[in-house]
Amino acid sequence: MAELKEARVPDIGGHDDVPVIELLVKPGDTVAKDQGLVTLESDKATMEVPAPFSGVIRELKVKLGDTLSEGALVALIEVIEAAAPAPTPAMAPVPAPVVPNPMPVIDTSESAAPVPARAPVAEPGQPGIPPMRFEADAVLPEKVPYASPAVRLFARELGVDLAQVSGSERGGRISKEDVQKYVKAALAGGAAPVAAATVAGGGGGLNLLPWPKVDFSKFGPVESKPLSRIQKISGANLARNWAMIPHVTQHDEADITALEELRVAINAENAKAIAAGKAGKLTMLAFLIKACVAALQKFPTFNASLDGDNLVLKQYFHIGFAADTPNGLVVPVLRDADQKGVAQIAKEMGELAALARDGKLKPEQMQGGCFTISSLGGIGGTKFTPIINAPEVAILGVSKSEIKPVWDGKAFQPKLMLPLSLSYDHRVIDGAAAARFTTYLGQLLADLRRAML
Ligand code: CAO
Repeated sequence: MAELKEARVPDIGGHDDVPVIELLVKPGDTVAKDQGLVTLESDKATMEVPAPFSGVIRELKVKLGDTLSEGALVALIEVIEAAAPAPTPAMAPVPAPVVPNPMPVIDTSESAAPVPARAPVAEPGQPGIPPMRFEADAVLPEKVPYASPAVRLFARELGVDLAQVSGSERGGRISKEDVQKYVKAALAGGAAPVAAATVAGGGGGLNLLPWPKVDFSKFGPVESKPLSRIQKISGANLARNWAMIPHVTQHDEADITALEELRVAINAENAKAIAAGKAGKLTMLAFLIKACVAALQKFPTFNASLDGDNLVLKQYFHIGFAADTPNGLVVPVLRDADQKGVAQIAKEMGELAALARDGKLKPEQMQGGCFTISSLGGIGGTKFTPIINAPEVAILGVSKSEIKPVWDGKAFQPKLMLPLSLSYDHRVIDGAAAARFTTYLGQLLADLRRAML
């Protein structure tokens, strides 16, 4: 008689809280004993949790992004065999790849489940959550090809859509040889051997060439270094955003001479309190956030997100700022910036930046952003093209301010000029609107009293 049994995570070699990166089955699927149920990926290895017995999946107890340890319940399986289940096999980790591909974690083939809607929960002391996330719910594709993580990785590297490959092994499992055969046949037939590289989340086929595989050591000494978890996930998000959003970058300069004088003067007035930790130092970025909020209020389409054919206009002002950390780029979000003064914003930014550097940002401290500022002003450079942090529609890049001669109609005056680079989603924002936005932002930064008008 049919019996409902639990499939749990077996011994995974001491790894704890390993994120689920792939759901290989769905309720109703019939699985063979040892067939993979889900794929886990730690910093060091990719592992499949096998079905301990043959049967029908009645309930899947995990979702993408969940973190699992040994013993965690993965699925309820209605056993259809009379035979007693064999002891749960230990999983053999497949070494994590050193991947030259810019989208190393997130499989861009159509066979792959999209990126987790929720990033895994960060634990204290671990790298934080990646900065740019999908907001949509993850969806399990209709047909999930049956293949080991190593074969999936191999196919991913070649850009092969496993859904197109027939598996020659028991139960239709796809082997490495099946993938090689598929590529050879496709090349011989003149067909494109690679899957239309589909941007996770449903971006449509891009028909890209596979990523070049080069043995760099043929040309000189090399050292391979795995990307950090943040780099892998933020890289995949950046690649998607760059590929899917028609970016245009509007460059401008703002005269911040008076603003910088004010900032320096206030910091000097508060020097003792700042040194005693009783007051925070005012930063240019805090003023920029305040000015951006005023510009977003004047131009609401910049404070919006695309949702199919609708534009969702937000009535709150949560501003993200890119923070450089030893583990990679993260974007903490400062909430309700419209309701806070510059001193408060500077204080909160300092706290968020410190948490980011220590890898201790909580997921909610990186969610809900409306607009992002990426400041490289403390480092250098004259302008750059920031990549929009989807599902936002614009991002402001800020470069290093410099004293420049500015003609006032009679003479050149030395002015401290701040370079602004606004990247915007051209599906939502026209060039004229972008130029109006940066012009207004420049006016505000030249004289923040305008924000009161
Ligand atoms: N022009 C000239 N100087 C600037 C400036 C600008 N636009 N912005 C900041 N500075 C100065 C500051 O005044 C500060 O000098 P003092 O110590 O003398 O006051 C110094 O540069 C250092 O500033 P900072 O960059 O450390 O601090 P911040 O408040 O400006 O920025 C933070 C904080 C977290 C945004 C920053 O540390 C950071 O991580 N920046 C990198 C962001 C990034 O990587 N963006 C790229 C994303 S895409 O890959």
